[in-house]
Amino acid sequence: MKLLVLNGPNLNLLGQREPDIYGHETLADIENGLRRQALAAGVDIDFLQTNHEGELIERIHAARQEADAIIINPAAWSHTSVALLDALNAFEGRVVEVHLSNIHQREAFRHHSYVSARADGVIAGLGSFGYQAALDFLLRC
Ligand code: DHK
Repeated sequence: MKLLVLNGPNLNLLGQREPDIYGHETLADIENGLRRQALAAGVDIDFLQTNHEGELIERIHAARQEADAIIINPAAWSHTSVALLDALNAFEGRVVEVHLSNIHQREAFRHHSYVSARADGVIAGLGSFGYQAALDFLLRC
């Protein structure tokens, strides 16, 4: 399996940014954990974090030829981006959406995610474990 892990805006600041909400682990910590988990399972894994919506969309377009599955934390674009939903709709593999925080316990504007209409599964509120759970799910099905 070829897996792409995508993280949206401000997630480069994990560990420093509102740790009471997003935890103390950095994105590098999360990616290193996923890399180990993927290696043990024989999964080819690639990562992108970007603060530029167009870059994320271009990477999803490229994934149409390259990847079997995407794990994505769209961060704030979850709640705003029809363009991101459309890009994911053009991708034929499996998609798992991850949010570190439980978006349903937070402000009303975070309760809706455009990406959820496309995702095969949605994980919210499990912190960094959500990414591991997403990979575990993809390995099982
Ligand atoms: C991350 C963000 O940056 C927010 O904009 C989302 C998400 C929630 C998270 O919980 O990982 O609303």
